[in-house]
Amino acid sequence: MIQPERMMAQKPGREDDGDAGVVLETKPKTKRPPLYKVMLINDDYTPMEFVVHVLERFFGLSHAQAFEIMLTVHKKGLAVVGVFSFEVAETKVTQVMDFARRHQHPLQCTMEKE
Ligand code: TYC
Repeated sequence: MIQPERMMAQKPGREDDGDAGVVLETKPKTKRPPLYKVMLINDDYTPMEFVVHVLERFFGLSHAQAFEIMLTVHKKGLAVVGVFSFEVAETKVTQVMDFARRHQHPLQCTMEKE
């Protein structure tokens, strides 16, 4: 005989298959960690050469690539500089923000989940 509390626990419209929540997962879980976009934001004061230097120094870009991204930020307001794991992205943001602050430039660098 079915106990009253068991009847109450049963969701309406679903038959009780009696498996009591047995997990039937077969695929191994291989979820990739989330990635984070690191972005530079434009401002009116940071010198272009300084931004190019930052991109070469902290993101390993060639001078040509760095110049191109700096110009994109300058024209569009912001650009994605790279995509990294959370920890690497956080480190890049901190490095850029510290470096800009030490040189008294208002350059802003942020990260966002992809
Ligand atoms: N707009 C700046 C200038 O004209 C250059 C600049 C580019 C500043 C990119 C910030 O993230 C930046 N000197």
